[in-house]
Amino acid sequence: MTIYKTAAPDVALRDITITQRVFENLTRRPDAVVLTDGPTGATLTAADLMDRVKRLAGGLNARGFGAGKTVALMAPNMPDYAVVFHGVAWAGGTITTINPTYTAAEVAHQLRDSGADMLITVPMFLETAQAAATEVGGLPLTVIGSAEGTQTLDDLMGAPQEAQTPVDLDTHIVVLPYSSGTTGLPKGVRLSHRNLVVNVDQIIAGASFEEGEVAAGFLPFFHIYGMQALMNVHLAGGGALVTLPRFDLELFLQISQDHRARRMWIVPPVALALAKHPVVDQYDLSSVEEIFSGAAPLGGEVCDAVAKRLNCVALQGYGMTELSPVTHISPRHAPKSGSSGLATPNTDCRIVDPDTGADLPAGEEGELWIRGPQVMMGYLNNDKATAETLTQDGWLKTGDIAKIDADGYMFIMDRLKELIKYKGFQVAPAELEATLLTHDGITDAAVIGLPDDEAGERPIAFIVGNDRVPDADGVRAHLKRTLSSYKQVHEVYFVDEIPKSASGKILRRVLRDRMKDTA
Ligand code: 4UW
Repeated sequence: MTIYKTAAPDVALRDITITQRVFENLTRRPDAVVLTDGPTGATLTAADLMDRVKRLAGGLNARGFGAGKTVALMAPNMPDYAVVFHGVAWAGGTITTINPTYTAAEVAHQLRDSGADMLITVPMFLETAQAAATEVGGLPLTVIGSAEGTQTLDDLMGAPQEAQTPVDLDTHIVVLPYSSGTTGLPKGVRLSHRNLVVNVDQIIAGASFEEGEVAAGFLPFFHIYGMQALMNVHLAGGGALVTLPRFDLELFLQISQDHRARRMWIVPPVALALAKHPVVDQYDLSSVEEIFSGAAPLGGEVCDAVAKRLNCVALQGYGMTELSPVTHISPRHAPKSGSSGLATPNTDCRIVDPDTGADLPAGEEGELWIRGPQVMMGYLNNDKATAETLTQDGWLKTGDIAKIDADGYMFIMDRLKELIKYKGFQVAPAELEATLLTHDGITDAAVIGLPDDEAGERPIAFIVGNDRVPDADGVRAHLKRTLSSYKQVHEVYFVDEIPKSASGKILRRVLRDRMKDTA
């Protein structure tokens, strides 16, 4: 077995919860503003945040929605997101984070699958939340803010709970984000306090934080990248956030300029905008020392262009929901263009031939396998998917094809798994295919991703139909009824047959090659 590791020393494994990890830093600076709502300017100081977290935990436990319960949170980035996340954690519960742009059908699926006991949302998404709650047989709804006839977050607040409800740091599920992993439908990813705390420390070890540094936080907190790298790392590392409910280039630039941001946490489509968009020149971004991109490949050319334009370093990180999420970060003083950088501390890596299972020598391309304390406990209620992803001795098969050069730098080369990344968001082909097959005019379907300059990849569909087959617009309308906008297909091709292996697996590579031939 050939194991690659960083030369950097391991970080200590600490026996504390993620909220205790964040509070450690907040108690040192009670009066500092740590969260500001971008659109309204409303602020929370460190003391406010801790007080709201403790009062929410007290209220949840008093009402029987704390220890052992699962709270679903469906909200855009806002200061109270951190209150709910850490309030539920402090109460000994589990948070499952839901994309607020989801349709009622998607929300209902996650509520049902996660066994959620309560759904917390904002007035803007209340109608969808109500429809989803009804679909699963009803569960209590809470809004952050106010809406007539609905319990509010402030109603839920109780007497402050001073101590964290005890939980097992290695087995309690503190957060349950959803990911399709290497194959199939989105699944609940069981992450422990140990997973989250160690990954915060692994990131901070390589991130050179400065007390008080402010970032514009648009990466969604419901996704592991925003949740950990932004919300938890910034609060635990001594920083502060101005939250944005959605990406808006000018607001992002304005906040970064006004707060003299040192660092921009972004995804590749934003790197492209920073490299090319004329409006960037209207802002003073001289404070920006680095841009940090992850969640999808950032091409070397865009990486170099943005670094040159902003006169900063452009770094990449590699992560995956199942890895809490980070395993690789570009070293600030010696990044390599196109590389996701060096392994984080405490992280073992292997490059394995996906066909033979043999370890490959340095420089060769194979599947990236990871072992470390940030590896998830497994998927929820899906032992089969867990067994396919985690080996008996703790290695997680990422489904990504990578190579590691002689200096230990990792380069993602390709993707073995089905997953499509649209602007960094997960699109699971199996979910689109299952939805397509619910149409009585569609007898078989396959979805693949095609390279796209702006989005990274765009989903396209191949359809086999019968005499009731819809046209391309009909196919799109069918998907729109139950799937959110980023999961829509951009092109539809009608074919006689979907190419499959003897065991019935869709041969996605054959379809991809066919598109290359026609391009
Ligand atoms: N290059 C190429 C990359 C890269 C990549 C991810 O939605 P998930 O499960 O999770 C994420 C997590 C992203 C993340 C990256 C870096 C980082 O530092 C951080 O926190 C700081 C978070 O996206 O999707 C996982 C899949 O996304 C692809 C890859 O296929 C991976 O398996 N991916 N980062 N730099 N591809």
